[in-house]
Amino acid sequence: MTEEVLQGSLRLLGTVLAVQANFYRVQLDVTDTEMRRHRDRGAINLSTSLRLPVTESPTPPLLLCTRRTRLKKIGQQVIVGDRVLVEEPDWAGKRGAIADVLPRQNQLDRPAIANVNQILLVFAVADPPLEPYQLSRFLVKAESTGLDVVLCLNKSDLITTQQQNQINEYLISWGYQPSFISVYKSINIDKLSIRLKDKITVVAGPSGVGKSSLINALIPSINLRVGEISGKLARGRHTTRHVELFDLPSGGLLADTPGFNQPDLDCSPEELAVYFPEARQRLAVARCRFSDCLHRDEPDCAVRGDWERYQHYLEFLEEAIARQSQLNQQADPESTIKVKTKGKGKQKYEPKLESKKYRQKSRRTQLQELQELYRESEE
Ligand SMILES: Nc1nc2c(ncn2[C@@H]2O[C@H](COP(=O)(O)OP(=O)(O)OP(=O)(O)O)[C@@H](O)[C@H]2O)c(=O)[nH]1
Ligand SMILES: [Mg+2]
Ligand SMILES: [Zn+2]
Repeated sequence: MTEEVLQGSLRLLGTVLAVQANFYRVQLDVTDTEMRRHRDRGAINLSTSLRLPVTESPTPPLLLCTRRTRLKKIGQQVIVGDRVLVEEPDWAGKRGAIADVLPRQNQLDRPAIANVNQILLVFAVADPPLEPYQLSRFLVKAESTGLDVVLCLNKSDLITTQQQNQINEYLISWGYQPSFISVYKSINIDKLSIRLKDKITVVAGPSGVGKSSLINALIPSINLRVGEISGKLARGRHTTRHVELFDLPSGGLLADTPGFNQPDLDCSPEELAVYFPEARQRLAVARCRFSDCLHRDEPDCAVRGDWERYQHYLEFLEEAIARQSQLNQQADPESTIKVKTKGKGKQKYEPKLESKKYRQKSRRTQLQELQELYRESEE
């Protein structure tokens, strides 16, 4: 059978690993071996499921693809993580054309990645020191995506078993079960790779905790930059500008993200509580008197209490309210929200605490689902 015959009839499914200018690096689901087998039969079995690429050795073929004009016309973007239909594969030139994008299961915005299964949140137990407030912020941010959160604490080589047990107990009270790892001493790296198998995982966490080191340990062939500041200083370099999915040797894909120390929380005041496992647990067994309770000083509140992170909740809530007021003000210039100027030129928004103000629904379907779940549990 000739290549032309093949090229005319083939439509293949793959995953976008990277976007480079107007080209998309697509990893096909089929392996070279499968391909040859199917080629001999004259067809490739096209599966339209959203399953991850089949990972047999040798590795699946990579094609550099363009986006069909039709997709450009309808404004269909293609982002990393997208499941795409590839037409006209040119095996020799390793080229192809993306003809369609399958519906996304979800989408993260910064960085833009589709169909993510979980977030691997990496912190260090020391160097930089583990700061509860910062960790809490990252956890809430990660929870607000609606994805599973895997919490890893790196550099466990720097503390004693006793210290480790203390941290562990502390975080269990927050509703998390951290994995203590050490890239240096190869502690629990194998266990972690089992949790990453056949999934799309995004690695997040502050600068300097060992995210790139960890990815290098999991995928020895990629050799990411380690020990460099990948934040502002390195803007424009590979590490910050590009989002890329890397192939895990035992199956699955992993994306590194540049470390940043204070993620913005962008959820609404009403949904904030469900991003705390402790609050979720409380709401599962009792309910607040008011369905729009913000769990501050409302009577008969099921969430307010003496749990460790309640203070964090209150702080994040203030932020969420301030942001919401700002958004409402932008949308409604006639708004009665006063803008007070506080020393050093900082603007402080004084929100009117009407629940209507917070009704603005999140655009992300996942969040809506979460909110609905939350409301259902209240009703
Ligand atoms: N003690 C110890 N140090 C580690 C370990 N893993 C990484 N490091 C060191 O921690 C420093 C930061 O590592 P990176 O992998 O660059 O950290 P990162 O999270 O990617 O940082 P950014 O790219 O800035 O976000 C480097 O000096 C590493 O050698 C570990 O398990 N134990
Ligand atoms: Mg890094
Ligand atoms: Zn309440």
